[in-house]
Amino acid sequence: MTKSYCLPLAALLVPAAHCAATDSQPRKPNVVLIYADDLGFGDLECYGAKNVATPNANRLADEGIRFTNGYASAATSTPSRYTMLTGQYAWRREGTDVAPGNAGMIIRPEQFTMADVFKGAGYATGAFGKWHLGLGDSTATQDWNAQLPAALGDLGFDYSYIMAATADRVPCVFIENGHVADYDPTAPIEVDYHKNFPGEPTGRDNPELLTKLKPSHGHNQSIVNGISRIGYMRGGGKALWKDENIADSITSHALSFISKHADEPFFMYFATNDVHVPRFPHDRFRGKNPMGLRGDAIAQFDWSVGKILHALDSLGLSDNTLVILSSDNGPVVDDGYADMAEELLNGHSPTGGLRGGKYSAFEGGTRVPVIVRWPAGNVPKGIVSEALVSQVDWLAAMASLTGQRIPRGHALDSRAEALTTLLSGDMATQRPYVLEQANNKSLSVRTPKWKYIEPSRGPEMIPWGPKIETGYRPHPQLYDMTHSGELEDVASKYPDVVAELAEILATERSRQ
Ligand code: NG6
Ligand code: CA
Repeated sequence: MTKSYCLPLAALLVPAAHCAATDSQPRKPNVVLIYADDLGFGDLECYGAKNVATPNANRLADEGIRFTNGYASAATSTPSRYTMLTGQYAWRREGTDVAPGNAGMIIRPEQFTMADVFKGAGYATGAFGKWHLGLGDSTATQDWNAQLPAALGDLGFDYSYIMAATADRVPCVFIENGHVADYDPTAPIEVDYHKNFPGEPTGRDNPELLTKLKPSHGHNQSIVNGISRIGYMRGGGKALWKDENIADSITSHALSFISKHADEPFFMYFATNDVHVPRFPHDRFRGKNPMGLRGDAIAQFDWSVGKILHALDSLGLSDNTLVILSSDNGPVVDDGYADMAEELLNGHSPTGGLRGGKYSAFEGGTRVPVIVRWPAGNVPKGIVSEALVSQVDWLAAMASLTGQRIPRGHALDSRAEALTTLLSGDMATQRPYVLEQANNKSLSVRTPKWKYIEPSRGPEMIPWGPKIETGYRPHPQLYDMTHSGELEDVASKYPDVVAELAEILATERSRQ
Protein backbone atom coordinates (compact mmCIF):
# COMPACT_ATOMS: atom_id res chain seq x y z
CA MET A 1 0.00 0.00 0.00
CA THR A 2 1.24 3.44 -0.81
CA LYS A 3 0.42 6.42 1.33
CA SER A 4 0.35 10.09 0.56
CA TYR A 5 0.99 12.94 2.87
CA CYS A 6 -0.45 16.37 3.12
CA LEU A 7 1.81 19.16 4.31
CA PRO A 8 0.59 22.49 5.62
CA LEU A 9 1.32 25.04 2.92
CA ALA A 10 3.39 27.16 5.29
CA ALA A 11 5.89 24.34 5.45
CA LEU A 12 6.45 24.72 1.73
CA LEU A 13 7.24 28.37 1.86
CA VAL A 14 10.68 28.06 3.38
CA PRO A 15 13.17 29.03 2.35
CA ALA A 16 11.97 32.33 0.93
CA ALA A 17 13.02 31.49 -2.55
CA HIS A 18 12.63 34.89 -4.14
CA CYS A 19 14.57 36.86 -1.56
CA ALA A 20 18.24 37.60 -1.86
CA ALA A 21 20.35 35.62 0.55
CA THR A 22 21.31 37.54 3.67
CA ASP A 23 22.47 36.37 7.05
CA SER A 24 18.90 36.16 8.25
CA GLN A 25 17.35 34.68 5.17
CA PRO A 26 18.04 31.26 3.73
CA ARG A 27 19.65 31.09 0.34
CA LYS A 28 17.63 30.28 -2.76
CA PRO A 29 17.70 26.53 -3.28
CA ASN A 30 19.88 25.08 -5.99
CA VAL A 31 17.92 22.96 -8.42
CA VAL A 32 19.34 19.82 -10.00
CA LEU A 33 17.15 18.12 -12.58
CA ILE A 34 18.46 14.63 -13.30
CA TYR A 35 16.86 13.49 -16.52
CA ALA A 36 17.49 9.92 -17.63
CA ASP A 37 16.93 8.67 -21.16
CA ASP A 38 14.52 5.76 -21.77
CA LEU A 39 14.60 4.79 -18.09
CA GLY A 40 11.36 2.92 -17.45
CA PHE A 41 8.91 3.16 -14.59
CA GLY A 42 10.24 -0.17 -13.28
CA ASP A 43 13.96 0.32 -13.96
CA LEU A 44 15.09 1.54 -10.54
CA GLU A 45 15.32 -0.70 -7.51
CA CYS A 46 13.14 1.70 -5.53
CA TYR A 47 10.46 1.20 -8.21
CA GLY A 48 10.76 -2.59 -8.06
CA ALA A 49 13.58 -3.30 -10.53
CA LYS A 50 15.07 -6.77 -10.41
CA ASN A 51 18.70 -7.76 -11.09
CA VAL A 52 20.17 -4.28 -10.69
CA ALA A 53 21.18 -2.28 -7.64
CA THR A 54 20.44 1.46 -7.75
CA PRO A 55 21.55 2.59 -4.28
CA ASN A 56 21.80 6.26 -5.20
CA ALA A 57 18.35 6.59 -6.71
CA ASN A 58 17.06 4.58 -3.73
CA ARG A 59 18.74 7.05 -1.40
CA LEU A 60 16.99 9.96 -3.11
CA ALA A 61 13.68 8.15 -2.69
CA ASP A 62 14.42 7.44 0.99
CA GLU A 63 15.17 11.11 1.53
CA GLY A 64 12.31 12.48 -0.53
CA ILE A 65 9.06 11.68 -2.31
CA ARG A 66 8.72 8.89 -4.82
CA PHE A 67 5.82 9.51 -7.19
CA THR A 68 3.99 6.57 -8.73
CA ASN A 69 1.91 8.62 -11.17
CA GLY A 70 4.59 10.87 -12.65
CA TYR A 71 4.57 11.53 -16.39
CA ALA A 72 6.78 12.64 -19.21
CA SER A 73 4.64 14.51 -21.71
CA ALA A 74 5.52 12.27 -24.63
CA ALA A 75 6.69 8.74 -25.33
CA THR A 76 9.88 9.93 -27.09
CA SER A 77 12.67 12.31 -26.28
CA THR A 78 12.38 15.46 -28.38
CA PRO A 79 8.72 16.22 -27.65
CA SER A 80 9.13 15.40 -23.94
CA ARG A 81 12.15 17.65 -23.59
CA TYR A 82 10.55 20.41 -25.62
CA THR A 83 7.47 20.33 -23.42
CA MET A 84 9.38 20.25 -20.15
CA LEU A 85 11.78 23.04 -21.07
CA THR A 86 9.14 25.37 -22.58
CA GLY A 87 5.98 24.54 -20.62
CA GLN A 88 4.19 24.22 -23.95
CA TYR A 89 2.94 20.93 -25.36
CA ALA A 90 5.10 19.77 -28.24
CA TRP A 91 2.02 18.66 -30.18
CA ARG A 92 1.00 22.29 -30.55
CA ARG A 93 4.01 22.85 -32.76
CA GLU A 94 5.28 21.24 -35.98
CA GLY A 95 8.84 19.95 -36.05
CA THR A 96 9.02 18.64 -32.50
CA ASP A 97 9.25 14.93 -33.32
CA VAL A 98 12.41 12.85 -32.70
CA ALA A 99 15.09 15.13 -34.18
CA PRO A 100 18.04 14.18 -36.37
CA GLY A 101 21.47 15.24 -35.17
CA ASN A 102 21.55 18.10 -37.66
CA ALA A 103 18.16 19.60 -36.75
CA GLY A 104 18.10 23.35 -36.35
CA MET A 105 17.44 24.57 -32.83
CA ILE A 106 13.82 23.66 -32.18
CA ILE A 107 13.19 25.91 -29.20
CA ARG A 108 13.62 29.36 -30.66
CA PRO A 109 15.64 32.01 -28.81
CA GLU A 110 12.54 34.14 -28.26
CA GLN A 111 10.79 31.33 -26.37
CA PHE A 112 10.84 31.45 -22.59
CA THR A 113 12.51 28.37 -21.13
CA MET A 114 13.06 26.74 -17.79
CA ALA A 115 16.65 28.01 -17.90
CA ASP A 116 15.31 31.55 -18.41
CA VAL A 117 13.29 31.15 -15.22
CA PHE A 118 16.46 30.51 -13.26
CA LYS A 119 18.51 33.11 -15.08
CA GLY A 120 15.89 35.70 -14.24
CA ALA A 121 16.19 34.66 -10.60
CA GLY A 122 19.94 35.24 -10.66
CA TYR A 123 21.01 31.61 -10.84
CA ALA A 124 23.99 30.15 -12.66
CA THR A 125 22.52 27.77 -15.24
CA GLY A 126 24.08 24.74 -16.90
CA ALA A 127 23.02 21.93 -19.23
CA PHE A 128 24.86 18.64 -19.47
CA GLY A 129 24.44 15.55 -21.59
CA LYS A 130 21.73 14.70 -24.03
CA TRP A 131 20.14 17.67 -25.76
CA HIS A 132 18.15 16.38 -28.76
CA LEU A 133 16.45 19.69 -29.45
CA GLY A 134 18.53 20.86 -32.39
CA LEU A 135 21.28 23.44 -32.72
CA GLY A 136 21.99 26.25 -35.14
CA ASP A 137 19.69 28.29 -37.31
CA SER A 138 18.12 25.56 -39.41
CA THR A 139 18.33 21.90 -40.30
CA ALA A 140 21.42 20.71 -42.20
CA THR A 141 22.96 24.18 -42.47
CA GLN A 142 25.33 23.94 -39.51
CA ASP A 143 29.05 24.45 -39.86
CA TRP A 144 30.26 22.14 -37.12
CA ASN A 145 33.73 23.64 -37.36
CA ALA A 146 32.70 27.06 -36.15
CA GLN A 147 30.65 28.57 -33.37
CA LEU A 148 27.01 27.59 -33.92
CA PRO A 149 24.90 30.70 -34.40
CA ALA A 150 22.06 29.41 -32.23
CA ALA A 151 22.77 27.32 -29.19
CA LEU A 152 21.86 26.88 -25.53
CA GLY A 153 23.27 30.28 -24.58
CA ASP A 154 20.27 31.72 -26.41
CA LEU A 155 17.90 29.65 -24.25
CA GLY A 156 19.05 30.77 -20.83
CA PHE A 157 21.92 28.33 -20.21
CA ASP A 158 25.15 30.10 -19.18
CA TYR A 159 27.12 26.95 -19.73
CA SER A 160 26.45 23.80 -21.71
CA TYR A 161 28.30 20.59 -22.45
CA ILE A 162 25.99 18.50 -24.53
CA MET A 163 25.48 15.86 -27.19
CA ALA A 164 23.65 17.42 -30.15
CA ALA A 165 21.07 14.64 -30.30
CA THR A 166 21.53 11.08 -29.05
CA ALA A 167 24.45 8.67 -28.94
CA ASP A 168 22.98 6.79 -31.91
CA ARG A 169 22.94 9.89 -34.13
CA VAL A 170 25.83 11.78 -35.67
CA PRO A 171 27.66 14.07 -34.97
CA CYS A 172 29.37 11.99 -32.26
CA VAL A 173 31.06 14.88 -30.48
CA PHE A 174 30.29 16.99 -27.43
CA ILE A 175 29.31 20.59 -27.96
CA GLU A 176 30.52 23.02 -25.32
CA ASN A 177 28.86 26.45 -25.35
CA GLY A 178 27.95 26.09 -29.02
CA HIS A 179 31.32 24.85 -30.22
CA VAL A 180 32.63 21.31 -30.68
CA ALA A 181 34.50 20.41 -27.49
CA ASP A 182 38.16 19.43 -27.95
CA TYR A 183 37.82 20.44 -31.59
CA ASP A 184 40.44 18.84 -33.79
CA PRO A 185 41.44 21.24 -36.59
CA THR A 186 43.10 18.40 -38.48
CA ALA A 187 39.75 16.61 -38.89
CA PRO A 188 37.01 19.03 -39.98
CA ILE A 189 33.51 17.72 -39.29
CA GLU A 190 30.84 17.20 -41.93
CA VAL A 191 27.39 15.78 -41.34
CA ASP A 192 24.73 14.60 -43.77
CA TYR A 193 21.52 12.73 -43.06
CA HIS A 194 20.87 11.77 -46.69
CA LYS A 195 24.07 10.62 -48.31
CA ASN A 196 27.38 9.19 -47.24
CA PHE A 197 30.73 10.88 -47.85
CA PRO A 198 32.76 9.13 -50.54
CA GLY A 199 34.98 6.38 -49.16
CA GLU A 200 33.64 6.50 -45.60
CA PRO A 201 32.71 3.11 -44.13
CA THR A 202 29.20 2.31 -42.96
CA GLY A 203 27.69 -0.38 -40.78
CA ARG A 204 25.78 -1.62 -43.81
CA ASP A 205 28.82 -2.08 -46.06
CA ASN A 206 31.56 -2.72 -43.52
CA PRO A 207 30.17 -4.94 -40.76
CA GLU A 208 33.72 -6.14 -40.07
CA LEU A 209 34.44 -2.71 -38.57
CA LEU A 210 31.68 -3.04 -35.96
CA THR A 211 33.96 -4.04 -33.11
CA LYS A 212 31.76 -2.88 -30.24
CA LEU A 213 28.09 -3.22 -31.17
CA LYS A 214 26.14 -4.35 -34.20
CA PRO A 215 22.74 -3.00 -35.16
CA SER A 216 19.63 -5.13 -34.84
CA HIS A 217 17.56 -2.69 -36.88
CA GLY A 218 18.48 0.64 -38.52
CA HIS A 219 21.67 2.23 -37.15
CA ASN A 220 23.80 1.02 -40.06
CA GLN A 221 25.25 4.28 -41.35
CA SER A 222 28.50 5.99 -40.23
CA ILE A 223 30.77 4.06 -37.91
CA VAL A 224 32.27 5.85 -34.93
CA ASN A 225 34.15 3.99 -32.20
CA GLY A 226 33.27 0.58 -33.67
CA ILE A 227 29.52 1.32 -33.55
CA SER A 228 27.40 2.31 -36.53
CA ARG A 229 24.92 5.18 -36.14
CA ILE A 230 22.02 7.00 -37.74
CA GLY A 231 23.31 9.58 -40.23
CA TYR A 232 26.62 10.13 -41.95
CA MET A 233 29.61 12.06 -40.72
CA ARG A 234 33.27 12.40 -41.42
CA GLY A 235 36.08 14.00 -39.50
CA GLY A 236 35.98 14.75 -35.83
CA GLY A 237 39.35 13.18 -35.01
CA LYS A 238 40.21 13.67 -31.36
CA ALA A 239 36.84 15.26 -30.63
CA LEU A 240 34.90 12.05 -31.36
CA TRP A 241 33.45 10.54 -28.23
CA LYS A 242 34.10 7.05 -26.98
CA ASP A 243 30.80 5.58 -25.86
CA GLU A 244 32.40 3.97 -22.82
CA ASN A 245 33.42 7.44 -21.58
CA ILE A 246 30.21 9.36 -22.23
CA ALA A 247 28.85 9.06 -18.69
CA ASP A 248 32.21 10.04 -17.24
CA SER A 249 32.51 13.08 -19.52
CA ILE A 250 29.03 14.35 -18.78
CA THR A 251 29.35 13.71 -15.06
CA SER A 252 32.79 15.26 -14.66
CA HIS A 253 31.66 18.44 -16.40
CA ALA A 254 28.59 18.55 -14.16
CA LEU A 255 30.73 18.12 -11.04
CA SER A 256 32.98 20.99 -12.11
CA PHE A 257 29.91 23.16 -12.60
CA ILE A 258 28.65 22.34 -9.11
CA SER A 259 31.93 23.14 -7.42
CA LYS A 260 32.40 26.30 -9.46
CA HIS A 261 28.98 27.57 -8.40
CA ALA A 262 28.89 26.22 -4.86
CA ASP A 263 28.66 29.73 -3.46
CA GLU A 264 25.76 30.96 -5.56
CA PRO A 265 22.40 29.47 -6.52
CA PHE A 266 22.59 27.23 -9.56
CA PHE A 267 20.28 25.27 -11.83
CA MET A 268 21.69 22.16 -13.43
CA TYR A 269 19.93 20.23 -16.18
CA PHE A 270 21.73 16.90 -16.01
CA ALA A 271 20.46 14.81 -18.91
CA THR A 272 22.18 11.46 -19.08
CA ASN A 273 22.83 9.38 -22.17
CA ASP A 274 22.00 6.30 -20.11
CA VAL A 275 20.03 4.14 -20.71
CA HIS A 276 19.51 4.96 -24.40
CA VAL A 277 21.09 2.87 -27.16
CA PRO A 278 23.84 2.25 -28.12
CA ARG A 279 24.53 0.93 -24.63
CA PHE A 280 28.27 0.62 -24.17
CA PRO A 281 29.11 1.71 -20.62
CA HIS A 282 32.55 2.08 -19.09
CA ASP A 283 34.57 -1.03 -18.16
CA ARG A 284 33.68 -0.38 -14.54
CA PHE A 285 30.12 -1.38 -15.44
CA ARG A 286 30.35 -3.31 -18.70
CA GLY A 287 29.86 -7.03 -18.31
CA LYS A 288 28.97 -6.73 -14.63
CA ASN A 289 25.18 -6.96 -14.63
CA PRO A 290 23.20 -10.17 -15.18
CA MET A 291 20.93 -8.28 -17.60
CA GLY A 292 23.86 -7.44 -19.84
CA LEU A 293 24.49 -4.02 -21.30
CA ARG A 294 21.07 -2.60 -20.46
CA GLY A 295 21.58 -3.54 -16.81
CA ASP A 296 25.12 -2.13 -16.95
CA ALA A 297 23.71 1.13 -18.31
CA ILE A 298 21.20 1.37 -15.45
CA ALA A 299 24.04 0.80 -12.98
CA GLN A 300 26.07 3.50 -14.74
CA PHE A 301 23.12 5.88 -14.57
CA ASP A 302 22.87 5.26 -10.85
CA TRP A 303 26.61 5.85 -10.48
CA SER A 304 26.18 9.27 -12.13
CA VAL A 305 23.39 10.06 -9.67
CA GLY A 306 25.70 9.03 -6.84
CA LYS A 307 28.48 11.30 -8.07
CA ILE A 308 26.12 14.28 -8.12
CA LEU A 309 24.72 13.49 -4.66
CA HIS A 310 28.20 13.03 -3.29
CA ALA A 311 29.35 16.37 -4.71
CA LEU A 312 26.37 18.09 -3.08
CA ASP A 313 27.14 16.35 0.22
CA SER A 314 30.79 17.21 0.22
CA LEU A 315 30.11 20.88 -0.51
CA GLY A 316 27.44 21.07 2.16
CA LEU A 317 24.78 21.75 -0.46
CA SER A 318 22.50 18.73 -0.11
CA ASP A 319 20.17 20.34 2.40
CA ASN A 320 19.27 23.31 0.25
CA THR A 321 19.28 21.69 -3.16
CA LEU A 322 16.06 20.58 -4.76
CA VAL A 323 16.85 17.40 -6.66
CA ILE A 324 14.35 16.02 -9.14
CA LEU A 325 15.03 12.73 -10.88
CA SER A 326 12.98 11.59 -13.87
CA SER A 327 13.12 10.19 -17.40
CA ASP A 328 12.19 11.48 -20.85
CA ASN A 329 10.00 8.53 -21.82
CA GLY A 330 9.35 4.90 -21.02
CA PRO A 331 11.65 1.97 -21.65
CA VAL A 332 12.57 0.00 -24.75
CA VAL A 333 14.58 -3.18 -24.65
CA ASP A 334 15.77 -3.73 -28.24
CA ASP A 335 15.94 -0.23 -29.73
CA GLY A 336 18.23 -1.10 -32.59
CA TYR A 337 21.44 -2.75 -31.36
CA ALA A 338 22.10 -6.45 -30.78
CA ASP A 339 22.98 -6.05 -27.10
CA MET A 340 21.05 -9.07 -25.76
CA ALA A 341 18.86 -6.80 -23.66
CA GLU A 342 15.76 -8.80 -24.54
CA GLU A 343 17.24 -12.22 -23.84
CA LEU A 344 18.81 -11.23 -20.52
CA LEU A 345 15.89 -9.54 -18.77
CA ASN A 346 15.66 -12.49 -16.38
CA GLY A 347 12.31 -11.52 -14.98
CA HIS A 348 12.94 -7.77 -14.85
CA SER A 349 10.08 -5.62 -16.18
CA PRO A 350 11.43 -2.27 -17.40
CA THR A 351 7.93 -0.77 -17.36
CA GLY A 352 7.24 -2.15 -13.89
CA GLY A 353 4.34 -4.13 -15.31
CA LEU A 354 2.76 -1.25 -17.22
CA ARG A 355 1.46 -2.01 -20.70
CA GLY A 356 3.36 -0.78 -23.77
CA GLY A 357 6.68 1.05 -23.57
CA LYS A 358 8.62 3.83 -25.28
CA TYR A 359 6.71 5.16 -28.31
CA SER A 360 3.37 3.82 -27.13
CA ALA A 361 0.05 5.32 -26.06
CA PHE A 362 -0.15 2.86 -23.20
CA GLU A 363 1.22 3.87 -19.81
CA GLY A 364 4.62 2.31 -20.41
CA GLY A 365 5.27 5.13 -22.92
CA THR A 366 5.07 8.06 -20.56
CA ARG A 367 4.74 6.99 -16.94
CA VAL A 368 8.26 7.32 -15.53
CA PRO A 369 10.08 7.55 -12.23
CA VAL A 370 9.74 10.92 -10.51
CA ILE A 371 11.65 11.45 -7.27
CA VAL A 372 11.87 14.79 -5.46
CA ARG A 373 14.20 15.63 -2.57
CA TRP A 374 14.77 18.95 -0.80
CA PRO A 375 15.45 18.69 2.93
CA ALA A 376 15.54 22.44 3.63
CA GLY A 377 12.24 22.84 1.79
CA ASN A 378 10.64 20.37 4.21
CA VAL A 379 9.89 17.89 1.47
CA PRO A 380 8.79 14.82 3.41
CA LYS A 381 11.28 12.00 3.55
CA GLY A 382 10.68 8.49 2.33
CA ILE A 383 7.08 8.82 1.27
CA VAL A 384 5.31 7.51 -1.79
CA SER A 385 2.75 9.69 -3.49
CA GLU A 386 0.10 8.63 -5.98
CA ALA A 387 -0.57 12.24 -6.98
CA LEU A 388 -0.61 12.93 -10.73
CA VAL A 389 2.39 15.00 -11.77
CA SER A 390 3.51 15.93 -15.27
CA GLN A 391 6.76 17.39 -16.52
CA VAL A 392 4.81 20.02 -18.47
CA ASP A 393 4.30 21.80 -15.15
CA TRP A 394 7.85 21.96 -14.01
CA LEU A 395 8.67 25.27 -15.69
CA ALA A 396 5.84 27.10 -13.93
CA ALA A 397 6.59 25.26 -10.70
CA MET A 398 10.19 26.47 -10.86
CA ALA A 399 9.00 30.00 -11.61
CA SER A 400 6.83 29.83 -8.52
CA LEU A 401 9.69 28.43 -6.46
CA THR A 402 12.01 31.26 -7.47
CA GLY A 403 9.40 34.02 -7.47
CA GLN A 404 9.66 34.63 -11.22
CA ARG A 405 6.93 35.87 -13.49
CA ILE A 406 6.38 34.01 -16.75
CA PRO A 407 6.07 36.49 -19.64
CA ARG A 408 2.58 36.74 -21.08
CA GLY A 409 1.92 34.19 -23.82
CA HIS A 410 4.68 31.77 -22.75
CA ALA A 411 4.59 28.36 -21.03
CA LEU A 412 0.81 28.38 -21.28
CA ASP A 413 0.42 24.66 -20.57
CA SER A 414 2.45 24.78 -17.37
CA ARG A 415 0.68 24.98 -13.99
CA ALA A 416 2.44 26.67 -11.07
CA GLU A 417 0.22 24.82 -8.55
CA ALA A 418 2.25 21.73 -9.35
CA LEU A 419 4.96 23.10 -7.04
CA THR A 420 2.84 22.27 -4.02
CA THR A 421 2.22 18.74 -5.27
CA LEU A 422 5.89 18.20 -6.13
CA LEU A 423 7.10 19.37 -2.73
CA SER A 424 4.45 17.66 -0.62
CA GLY A 425 3.05 14.73 -2.59
CA ASP A 426 -0.34 16.11 -1.64
CA MET A 427 -3.14 14.44 -3.61
CA ALA A 428 -5.51 17.36 -3.02
CA THR A 429 -3.43 19.67 -5.21
CA GLN A 430 -2.68 17.22 -7.97
CA ARG A 431 -3.34 17.93 -11.61
CA PRO A 432 -6.92 17.04 -12.57
CA TYR A 433 -5.56 15.25 -15.62
CA VAL A 434 -2.36 14.58 -17.47
CA LEU A 435 -1.96 14.49 -21.26
CA GLU A 436 0.29 11.87 -22.86
CA GLN A 437 1.57 12.02 -26.44
CA ALA A 438 2.37 8.78 -28.29
CA ASN A 439 4.84 8.43 -31.14
CA ASN A 440 2.09 8.78 -33.76
CA LYS A 441 1.06 12.03 -32.05
CA SER A 442 -2.20 10.63 -30.72
CA LEU A 443 -3.06 11.89 -27.26
CA SER A 444 -4.35 10.22 -24.12
CA VAL A 445 -5.89 11.68 -21.00
CA ARG A 446 -5.08 10.24 -17.59
CA THR A 447 -7.18 11.27 -14.60
CA PRO A 448 -6.80 9.81 -11.12
CA LYS A 449 -9.36 7.17 -12.10
CA TRP A 450 -9.35 6.86 -15.87
CA LYS A 451 -7.13 6.58 -18.91
CA TYR A 452 -8.66 7.57 -22.22
CA ILE A 453 -6.76 6.86 -25.44
CA GLU A 454 -8.13 8.68 -28.44
CA PRO A 455 -8.72 6.76 -31.66
CA SER A 456 -5.75 6.80 -34.01
CA ARG A 457 -4.34 5.04 -37.01
CA GLY A 458 -1.43 2.68 -36.83
CA PRO A 459 -0.37 -0.90 -36.24
CA GLU A 460 -0.93 -2.59 -32.88
CA MET A 461 2.80 -3.34 -32.56
CA ILE A 462 5.73 -1.01 -33.33
CA PRO A 463 6.56 -2.13 -36.87
CA TRP A 464 10.30 -1.39 -37.14
CA GLY A 465 11.92 -3.60 -34.47
CA PRO A 466 11.14 -2.93 -30.81
CA LYS A 467 8.61 -5.44 -29.49
CA ILE A 468 6.20 -2.90 -28.07
CA GLU A 469 2.42 -2.58 -28.18
CA THR A 470 1.52 0.82 -29.53
CA GLY A 471 -1.94 1.16 -27.96
CA TYR A 472 -3.22 2.57 -31.26
CA ARG A 473 -6.80 1.57 -32.08
CA PRO A 474 -9.28 3.05 -34.54
CA HIS A 475 -11.83 3.40 -31.73
CA PRO A 476 -11.69 5.19 -28.37
CA GLN A 477 -10.30 3.18 -25.44
CA LEU A 478 -11.07 3.66 -21.77
CA TYR A 479 -9.34 1.98 -18.86
CA ASP A 480 -10.13 2.06 -15.15
CA MET A 481 -6.74 2.80 -13.59
CA THR A 482 -7.98 2.01 -10.11
CA HIS A 483 -8.89 -1.46 -11.22
CA SER A 484 -6.89 -3.46 -13.74
CA GLY A 485 -4.69 -0.82 -15.37
CA GLU A 486 -4.87 -1.00 -19.13
CA LEU A 487 -6.02 -4.59 -19.41
CA GLU A 488 -9.75 -4.21 -19.94
CA ASP A 489 -11.12 -1.62 -22.33
CA VAL A 490 -14.38 -0.41 -20.78
CA ALA A 491 -15.18 2.33 -23.31
CA SER A 492 -18.46 0.73 -24.32
CA LYS A 493 -19.58 0.53 -20.67
CA TYR A 494 -18.95 4.20 -19.89
CA PRO A 495 -19.81 6.29 -22.95
CA ASP A 496 -20.31 9.39 -20.79
CA VAL A 497 -16.80 9.16 -19.38
CA VAL A 498 -15.43 8.67 -22.89
CA ALA A 499 -17.29 11.77 -24.06
CA GLU A 500 -16.11 13.82 -21.10
CA LEU A 501 -12.45 12.89 -21.59
CA ALA A 502 -12.64 13.38 -25.35
CA GLU A 503 -14.00 16.83 -24.59
CA ILE A 504 -10.98 17.61 -22.39
CA LEU A 505 -8.77 16.83 -25.37
CA ALA A 506 -10.87 18.91 -27.73
CA THR A 507 -10.72 21.86 -25.33
CA GLU A 508 -6.96 21.51 -24.84
CA ARG A 509 -6.45 21.36 -28.59
CA SER A 510 -8.47 24.50 -29.19
CA ARG A 511 -6.85 26.45 -26.37
CA GLN A 512 -3.96 28.11 -28.19
C1 NG6 B 1 14.31 5.79 -33.40
C2 NG6 B 1 15.56 4.94 -33.37
C3 NG6 B 1 15.83 4.58 -31.93
C4 NG6 B 1 15.91 5.82 -31.07
C5 NG6 B 1 14.67 6.65 -31.24
C6 NG6 B 1 14.73 7.96 -30.53
C7 NG6 B 1 15.83 3.57 -35.40
C8 NG6 B 1 15.54 2.28 -36.09
N1 NG6 B 1 15.37 3.72 -34.16
O1 NG6 B 1 14.05 6.20 -34.70
O2 NG6 B 1 17.00 3.82 -31.81
O3 NG6 B 1 17.04 6.57 -31.42
O4 NG6 B 1 14.46 6.95 -32.60
O5 NG6 B 1 14.83 7.77 -29.16
O6 NG6 B 1 16.47 4.43 -35.98
S1 NG6 B 1 14.64 8.98 -28.21
O7 NG6 B 1 14.64 8.42 -26.88
O8 NG6 B 1 15.75 9.86 -28.43
O9 NG6 B 1 13.37 9.58 -28.55
CA1 CA C 1 14.36 8.87 -24.67
